[in-house]
Amino acid sequence: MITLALSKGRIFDETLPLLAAAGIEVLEDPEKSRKLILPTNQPNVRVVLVRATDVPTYVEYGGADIGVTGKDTLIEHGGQGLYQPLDLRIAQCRVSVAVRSDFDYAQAVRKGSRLKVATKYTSIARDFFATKGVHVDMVKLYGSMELAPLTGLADAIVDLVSTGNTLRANHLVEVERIMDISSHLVVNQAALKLKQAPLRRIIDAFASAIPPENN
Ligand code: PRT
Ligand code: MG
Repeated sequence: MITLALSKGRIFDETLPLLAAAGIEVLEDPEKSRKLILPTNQPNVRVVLVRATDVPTYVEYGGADIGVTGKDTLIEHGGQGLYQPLDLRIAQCRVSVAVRSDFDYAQAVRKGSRLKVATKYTSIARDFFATKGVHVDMVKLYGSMELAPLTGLADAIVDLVSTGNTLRANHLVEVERIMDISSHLVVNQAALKLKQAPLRRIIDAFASAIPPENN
């Protein structure tokens, strides 16, 4: 049995064409079913639905053999115990710094002020500001980062941006692009040895179906 860990939403949706290339069809719609384990048309392949941030953990400890996860999540997890054979180029976005439109970020950096930064991505943010030589007080949040500068909880946020609509709707402006993000295939290292043939088949089929570079 091969167990694939996916999160509901954009990662599940954008992985479907890759699965199709491997001849795998998920037999239930996760938005309609309450099941957490979904069968596929292949009796030896199943999908488990987990929280996006839990995908690397499931694969690391063998709760799943393979998974699809954002580079953001992978960096925060650390990637230990995971083989990362493919950048799937799906669920693309970027990690950016954003502030209220009336906050002078450039001046705060120039003056060497201490910045209060709210984020779910503390590793990425810490590395980024350390490299810039900016001192930060980090506030760890688990969601709705956009609210932090609006309520005085933080001067800046580090968050994912794709269209920029969420920032605009909350009167925030993107002041730095930290890195581009896409989703990657991760594989449990022991499973790759024990289930080499079926996993290789899936990895090769995914590789052949990666969308072309578009930006
Ligand atoms: O939502 P939940 O808290 O359950 O979990 P999650 O946010 O970790 O999962 P999910 O499914 O929302 O995201 C899974 C992965 O998709 C992320 O780890 C990213 O690698 C990738 N991805 C790609 C995104 C986005 N684009 C994205 N736009 N993840 C989140 N967003 C959010 C962003 O956080 C912000 O709130 O969308 C909002 C911004 O979008 P725009 O288009 O308004 O800029
Ligand atoms: Mg989300």
